[in-house]
Amino acid sequence: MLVSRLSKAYLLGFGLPLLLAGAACQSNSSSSEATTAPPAADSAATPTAAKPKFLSAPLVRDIYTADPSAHVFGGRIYVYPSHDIDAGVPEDDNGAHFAMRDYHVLSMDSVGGRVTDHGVALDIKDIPWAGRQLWAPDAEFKNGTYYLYFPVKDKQDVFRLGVATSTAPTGPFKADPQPIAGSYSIDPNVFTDADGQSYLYFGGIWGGQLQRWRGAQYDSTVAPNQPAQAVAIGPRVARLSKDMRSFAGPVQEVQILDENGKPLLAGDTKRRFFEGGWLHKYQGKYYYSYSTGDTHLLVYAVGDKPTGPFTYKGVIMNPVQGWTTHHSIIEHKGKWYIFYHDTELSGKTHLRNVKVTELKRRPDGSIETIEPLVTQ
Ligand code: FUB
Repeated sequence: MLVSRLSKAYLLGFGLPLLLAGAACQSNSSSSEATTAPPAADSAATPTAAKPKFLSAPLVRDIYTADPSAHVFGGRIYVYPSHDIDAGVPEDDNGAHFAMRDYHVLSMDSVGGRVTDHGVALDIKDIPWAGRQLWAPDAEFKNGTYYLYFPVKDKQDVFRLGVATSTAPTGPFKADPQPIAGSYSIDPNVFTDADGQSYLYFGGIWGGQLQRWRGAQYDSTVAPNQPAQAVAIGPRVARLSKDMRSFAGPVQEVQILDENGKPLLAGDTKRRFFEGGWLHKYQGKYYYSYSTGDTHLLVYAVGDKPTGPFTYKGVIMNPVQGWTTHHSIIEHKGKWYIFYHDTELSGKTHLRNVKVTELKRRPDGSIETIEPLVTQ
């Protein structure tokens, strides 16, 4: 039961995303710009399948990239994505085929400008404690140093968070010899508030293993799905110490509430946290956004403090092509942007490409929902 449920969902993709994946593959096969990308994917499309039209184009086509964490350092935009590869690892219930082995950093002067791929910034072979699967990273600049935060399974196959440093935003980064003490699960996101305090947000359920943690205790036997009426598992947040390499306080569970102030429930799959959290601040409010995973939405919640609680507000982006959806939000030159990914180039759920589009807000600060593709 578990195998069939997860295989259908996290690992293989389903429904609309899979159908559109095949269609996209056809629509891109003649693109000369994409000729350096690996061969096209298996297609589930039929001759009558609707062709998707994508809102925006991949930022790079020579490699597959996903989970884009964008930052503005010195006025330039730097993107820290996962580097997807086809490692030939069979799919399993924990996403083993997301078997990434290094990171590249991308940069650009401005959105729409030429994108530079700065090559390998960190390789898994140079992380002493790493086992497998370099997943979604994030970065921060402080004290004259660039910090790269990354999740990877340790040699016991438990996801931990590591940190690596560099004097340049593009690396190369040197990894600390051990994971951050007390860290676990996936999808680190660092946010530094106006008072200089940095926070590390993290977590992802199912393949991201968050459901296996009770405090500091790990239990590999815990099932991925909670009962529908249980309070949904929340992402985690911890204050970072001044050296940015350890936690300065306890790991806290972030509360995400509904419009009545009640915690979201596990069965509320269109609103509850799944993975890929990102914190940004707008007009004094803290916006925590994340993926709902098996319902494929990017949604957001707003709070008055960086550690929450956050109240659910709405959908930022409807489903992209592909099973996973993951984003970051930045302001640059007076406009707000959302970086995200889909599978336009490959049609395969584990071979993704990063994109960017403008994020628009209403006068009250609420975010307009983005439709990343339309069928025609
Ligand atoms: O890229 C591997 C995983 O897929 C990320 O950690 C998740 O957020 C999802 O995008």
